[in-house]
Amino acid sequence: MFALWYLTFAVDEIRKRLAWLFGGTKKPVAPAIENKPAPAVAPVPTPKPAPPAVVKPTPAPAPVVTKPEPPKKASEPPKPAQPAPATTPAPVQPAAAPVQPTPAPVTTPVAVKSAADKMPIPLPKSLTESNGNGTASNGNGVALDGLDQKLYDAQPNKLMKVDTEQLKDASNDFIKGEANAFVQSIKEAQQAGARKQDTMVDAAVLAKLEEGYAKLAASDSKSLLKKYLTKEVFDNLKNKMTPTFKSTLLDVIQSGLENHDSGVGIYAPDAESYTVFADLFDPIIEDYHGGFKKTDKHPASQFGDVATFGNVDPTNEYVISTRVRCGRSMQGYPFNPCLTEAQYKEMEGKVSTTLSGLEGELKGKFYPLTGMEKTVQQQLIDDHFLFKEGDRFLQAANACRYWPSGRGIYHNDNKTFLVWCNEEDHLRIISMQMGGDLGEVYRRLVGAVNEIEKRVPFSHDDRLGFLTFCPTNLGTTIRASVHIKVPKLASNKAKLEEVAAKYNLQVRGTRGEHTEAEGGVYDISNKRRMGLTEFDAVKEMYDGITELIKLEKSL
Ligand code: ADP
Ligand code: CIR
Repeated sequence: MFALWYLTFAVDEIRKRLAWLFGGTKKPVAPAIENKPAPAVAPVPTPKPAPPAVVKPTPAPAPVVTKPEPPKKASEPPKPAQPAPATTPAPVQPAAAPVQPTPAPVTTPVAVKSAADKMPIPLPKSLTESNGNGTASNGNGVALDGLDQKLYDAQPNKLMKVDTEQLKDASNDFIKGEANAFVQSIKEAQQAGARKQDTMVDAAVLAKLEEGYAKLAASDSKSLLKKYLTKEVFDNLKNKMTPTFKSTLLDVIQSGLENHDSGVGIYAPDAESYTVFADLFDPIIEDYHGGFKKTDKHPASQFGDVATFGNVDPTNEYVISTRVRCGRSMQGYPFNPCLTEAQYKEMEGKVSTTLSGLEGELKGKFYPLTGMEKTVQQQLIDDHFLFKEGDRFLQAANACRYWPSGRGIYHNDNKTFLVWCNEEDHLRIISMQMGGDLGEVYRRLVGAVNEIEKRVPFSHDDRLGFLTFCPTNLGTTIRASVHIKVPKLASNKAKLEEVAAKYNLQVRGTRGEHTEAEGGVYDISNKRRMGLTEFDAVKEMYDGITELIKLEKSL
């Protein structure tokens, strides 16, 4: 009987010690599951030193479920581009204070309530599933009642032989075991909590995602989105959100869901999306950029010797004009869908002021889209100098909000050097001219980029290169193109595309992407921009066009 008494005592002791361990509550005092404050900057590192803070894309302090400003969520209908009022001529922005080197975004840490506070911490099974009725236990969580109890009672000698020291050790081991189990349960709860923090996507967003995914899956879309958004990837990503701007999978894919004729179909609403939604971005990037793997690193910027390239069409028979552009994002600002109207205006002011300091052949004027006469705007578009308006792919991606606020174009007098402000990317830096003198066009572009980079810090990532809204533009962001007439080759469009693809070239229509050729004029450019240097991206176009012209001549 002593043994039975001791057993009861030991179990009681265990209970007390466990009760002490739990501190009278069902959840541990520590460590609680902390939802870390939103990082001060997007986790994508930039190699440039963080300059003094000026611009803050500061999300309002918010609980987990509250979205930070600016409201740009996928659940909101995209705001259609507003036509610019056809009134006053485009005024030139007054020069204001010189643009400060930008700003790694200094964000106020988001005060997020721990999800763990709302979560019951699961208790060890031995406490919840056995011995709940206050009877004695065998130490393995098996209650000693009924037949078991009788069997023990019938074998007093056996029980009397139990060494009390051993029993104490056993109880200590048991306590240790339970404590370990409890610690383990805390760890599991923390992991569950961490997972739960990912699952705060609105029900409305989830419903749209499910509906859009089903339609895309049933469609004959040729987009890279459809190719790589498998059910597994979809299910894995649909509850995720970027930490700072709370962008969801819907923000990433809605353009491709709405436009089944997309070639690609996704955009990064913010830089963090490239990491959070990497399961989708990585294979699309690899496919588009000719094998840039998720383990690859984009090489350091290298414009090379600008004197290398000559005229791609010295006899002036095929090439109508040549253009090289690159895209840049200003440090401290997110991409289009996350920008506020105030930020658009602020950026426009900075761009205009910065560019007003350019000299020589780069000297020009900034023309805001706001207030630009419709006829002037249309003429600039028709002459291939200005971006078009109402691009449905960008609109669906929520990239045209507050249009035309903050949008504009800078150009020199003869329109051989231009900068687009806040169309698809914060900046598009462009050099173009009639004819095929790629060397001259590239030399001007490189000079301009170097000048602008002295004044404005741009977002760059060690792995992805220069950061852009569309994954097709990452890396060098270089698109070197010619407007070219190759009537024999183009008599069979499929054949033209096949030959172009052989040289890593992309064929577009006369007015750019998603347009048709007019008068037999095609826009042919390097397709990939990642995993090679700027120089090599341009060389790819130079070599490829040289081959296409040879082929055209031979037909
Ligand atoms: P992006 O170059 O920014 O990727 P688009 O394909 O929309 O964008 O082209 C933008 C504009 O540039 C369009 O008006 C297009 O006609 C023009 N463009 C592209 N390449 C050339 C070129 N070699 N010569 C003249 N205009 C060009
Ligand atoms: C699309 O998916 O067709 C559009 N979102 C544009 C993608 C960019 N296209 C490209 O080939 N560079």
